[in-house]
Amino acid sequence: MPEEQDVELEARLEDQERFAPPESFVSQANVSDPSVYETFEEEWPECWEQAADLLDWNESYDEVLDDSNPPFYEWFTGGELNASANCLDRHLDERGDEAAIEWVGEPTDEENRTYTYEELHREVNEFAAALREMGVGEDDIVTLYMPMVPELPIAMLACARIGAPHSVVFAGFSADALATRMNAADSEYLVTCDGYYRRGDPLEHKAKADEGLAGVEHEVSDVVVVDRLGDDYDHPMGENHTAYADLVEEQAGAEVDPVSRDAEDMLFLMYTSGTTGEPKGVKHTTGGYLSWSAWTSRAVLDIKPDDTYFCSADIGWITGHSYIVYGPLALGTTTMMYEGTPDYPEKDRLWEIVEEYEATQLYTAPTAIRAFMKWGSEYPDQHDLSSLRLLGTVGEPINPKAWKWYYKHIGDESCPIIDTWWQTETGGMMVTTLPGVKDMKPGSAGPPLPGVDAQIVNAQGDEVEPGEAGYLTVQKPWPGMLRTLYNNDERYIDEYWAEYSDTDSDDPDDWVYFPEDGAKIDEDGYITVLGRVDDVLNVSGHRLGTMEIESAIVGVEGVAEAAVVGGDHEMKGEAVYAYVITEDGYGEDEEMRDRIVEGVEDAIGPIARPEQVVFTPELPKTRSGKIMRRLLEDVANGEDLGDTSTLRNPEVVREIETKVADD
Ligand code: 6R9
Repeated sequence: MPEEQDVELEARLEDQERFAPPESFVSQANVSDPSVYETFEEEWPECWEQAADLLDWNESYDEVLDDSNPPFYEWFTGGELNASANCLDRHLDERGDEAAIEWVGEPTDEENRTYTYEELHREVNEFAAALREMGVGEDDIVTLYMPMVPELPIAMLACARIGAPHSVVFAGFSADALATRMNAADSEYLVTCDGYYRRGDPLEHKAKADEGLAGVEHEVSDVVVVDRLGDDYDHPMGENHTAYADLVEEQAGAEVDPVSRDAEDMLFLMYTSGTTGEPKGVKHTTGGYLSWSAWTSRAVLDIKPDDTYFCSADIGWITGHSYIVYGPLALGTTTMMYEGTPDYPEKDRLWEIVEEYEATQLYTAPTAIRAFMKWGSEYPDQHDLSSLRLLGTVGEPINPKAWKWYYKHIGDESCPIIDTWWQTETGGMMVTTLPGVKDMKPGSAGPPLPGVDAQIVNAQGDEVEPGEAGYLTVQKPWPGMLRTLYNNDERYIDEYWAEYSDTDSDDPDDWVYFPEDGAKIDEDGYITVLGRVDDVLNVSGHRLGTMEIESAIVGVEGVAEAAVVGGDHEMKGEAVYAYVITEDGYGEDEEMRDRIVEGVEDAIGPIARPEQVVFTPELPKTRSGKIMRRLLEDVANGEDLGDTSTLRNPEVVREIETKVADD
């Protein structure tokens, strides 16, 4: 375990306390029987029938788990279902007039939109009919490059209805990132948006989509454009571009039978960052993923149909997929969507929304909580937040100080907090307390969920002693797991399994999933996640590959070499630090720095913007020529460098140190 993680760990655990869930919560919780842990262990994998039972199946499955070909596990084999029917049709009789989505736009003078289940069902049907008419067939991948507008979940569910997997690209990603993802998925259809509002201004999105389209190597047959900005932006339309509103109007009243999908048929692809520069296309399936998101929504988020549940994530990330769209709608509840930022027009916007809608759960990220804490408790204090019953966090480790602030100032010490560890690849939550059963320990995510076999191991794969830092692994498959990386089974094995598995074996016991996070476990089985151990940064809860950023920087004219590392950042958790060597004849000046920042924004998006660009004549390298990233991280964090004797060029580190300190 890298030593800096140990130091950080000590700081986080110094004052670890336990908090029991409030009795008022426990007495009404969906899951409150502690025996669930034991029964799930005893009845594994059949325990997961409980998750499948939350769904309606057209054809019941033959087998819960087929593990005959690890790590290509299959769940609920032979079963058939449709995700959109599970999220919509089956709720119509009882909940047709209840709100499915409460959408809040950023401008405060605009009317918010409510979609009842009936209305959402109607619009999903109409758009599904339009997609069909366009020629979208089963298994054709539809790319959705959209901000937080209601048409995004509508499009997702419309795709699911006709069996076309969606691939959502976060609207904050750049044109290049869109092109890369459409190329990788061979996607011929794009649904996008003219723009959206950010901090009071219209932000044009369509031009960026067009630029991305120009980089798509195959023919794109159709582009659908949602008009969000109206007169605020006269967006360009291309030859094969159609307005979303025209399409649904044409299909007014249309009904599309939900296609019966095999449990193992792909529901969606989601591209995420990994160790190499090329994003990974994580494949999720219909039966396993939907069961997992529904079961965890019920057991961990404690969602009930009458709730108004608020997750402040963006649907462009996995959290929004599982816990704004699929999980909550599968359970027939009301899910909220907020278009804007939490500090517009004032820093109490989120609390205003919670109060107005009487939100019952709030699920957000540590980076947001740290910002709320910095802004001060006077903002939440202006509002009645007593409707809240449960609070959650996801995306990165939460420090006990932020945890306690959240507990006190948002939850009034009467809401349990769930600190949920999971990944794009896991489909849903894996390690967190069951809020109606377990005590909470600030800074520690908690025990693995029932039926999840997480272990902390050393480099050899042996379980470490409680208290010792090691690597987080998952020793048994679970229904929500990714099935492979799109079109790349080999990389799937390399990235997630090769480290701790006997890859020649067909015995599932020899296969271990490695999420590439460091962690430690306490005597009581609580897991504290320490962060990534690969070259992936976690900036404000967003996963960014250092390789992706480095290749963007090297692509800038005049740059010879670059190394990117994460430095500690009070708000973002981690921030991007770029160390750059320029080519002869190019200045190490503001102009160069601006071009580098621009290069990163163009290749990935503003979220990857370097916090600091440090010009250096050389990068610290080992004798075998490997860049010593650990040293660069220490420099970024202003930490003591320790032993530099293994370096080929130790003098360069001192030079870089001086530059960082001067900046
Ligand atoms: C859901 C999501 C996954 C990575 C993961 C880990 C970090 C997520 C965490 C956490 C500590 C938590 N992470 N939740 N670390 N405590 N509660 O964030 O997916 O974007 O794929 O990121 O985020 O490092 O490996 P994704």
